[in-house]
Amino acid sequence: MAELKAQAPQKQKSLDTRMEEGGVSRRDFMKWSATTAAALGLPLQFAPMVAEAAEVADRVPLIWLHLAECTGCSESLIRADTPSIDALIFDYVSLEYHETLMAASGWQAEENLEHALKTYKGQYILAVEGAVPTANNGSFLTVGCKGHTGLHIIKDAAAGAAAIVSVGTCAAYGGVQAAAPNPTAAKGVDKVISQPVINLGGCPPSEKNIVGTVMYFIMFGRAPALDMFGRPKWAYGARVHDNCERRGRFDAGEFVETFGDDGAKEGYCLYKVGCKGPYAYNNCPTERFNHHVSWPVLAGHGCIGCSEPDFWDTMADFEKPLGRRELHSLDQTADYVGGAILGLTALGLGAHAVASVVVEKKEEANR
Ligand code: FSX
Ligand code: SF4
Ligand code: F3S
Repeated sequence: MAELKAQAPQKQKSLDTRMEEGGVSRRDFMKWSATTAAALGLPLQFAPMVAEAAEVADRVPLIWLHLAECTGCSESLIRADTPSIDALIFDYVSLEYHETLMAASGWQAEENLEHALKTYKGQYILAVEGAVPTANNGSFLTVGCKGHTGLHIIKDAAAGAAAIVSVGTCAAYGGVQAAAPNPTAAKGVDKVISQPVINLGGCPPSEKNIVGTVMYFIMFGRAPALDMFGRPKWAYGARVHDNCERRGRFDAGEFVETFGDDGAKEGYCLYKVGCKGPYAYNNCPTERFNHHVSWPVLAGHGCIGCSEPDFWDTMADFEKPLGRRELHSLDQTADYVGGAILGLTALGLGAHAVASVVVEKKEEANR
């Protein structure tokens, strides 16, 4: 971060000015820094460092690519009735290329990308949204007037990146494109390149998980600790079920039996109508979405496990309990212990929730 501080600001307006224009007080900003430090699992003393990281974010080139996806991940970040501090910071980062947000199109856009890849070689954070179709040498996805395949674009862009972040389940694990029968052989980014990738699971991930990861990288110059699926442990270290506000209902055996029944009105647990919170790792109950306004379970529908690899196949039906089904694989790392605990806890959930876990090396999957 010291190196970034020594560089000249890249934006004409400071973050302070932008905050002021967006109606955000310095006090709100310091509060945001403290909650972001807490979300990152850092002691409160790190709050000023988070604030500094946000202030120098304009010196970090960010290149954001769209592959096969719905753009919900970008929407998650920028859609709020008033701009959130996370969205303001995203706007303040030196965003060199983002197809949805930039004004340029066609040849000009292609030139912008080529220019950014060359000018900031070795320095940029590469954020990727969407899966990489690999069948027919990648020809199921071509982008831009040169007609390069997504496969070609991602390999090219990854070569000069300082860090690579797969934003969303599509980029991380293939997402809906990779659901059976996966006709385009869509894969997660880390399956088609050799560089390390930070996976932000979620369809979409929350703005907190996206901006928090960028802040972490600015502060420490490296990726945070990751779990067995490449997800930052600070965001994906606990099950949705562990922090759910309906957990007391679950423990008391108070369940919604059908949507709209009296239990639903009372806020009973959604397990019997398909909630996959016991099998999903994400911080949705604590961080929520859209300015901390809500998250799926608070809105009245069960979690569908959207932060998990292959969830379209493994977690469906989304409105029925999982029952006796195989979950995704575990590898033989220390995370096996956590996974085994999940398996055992699931066994304790009762007849509906008995999960059998298959051991299978992650590296072998989809390679
Ligand atoms: Fe995928 Fe993001 Fe789901 Fe959509 O692009 S993670 S389909 S919310 O938008 O990649
Ligand atoms: Fe919450 Fe779902 Fe767990 Fe019930 S099963 S406590 S709704 S996460
Ligand atoms: Fe996804 Fe479940 Fe959170 S569906 S958004 S991981 S509550």
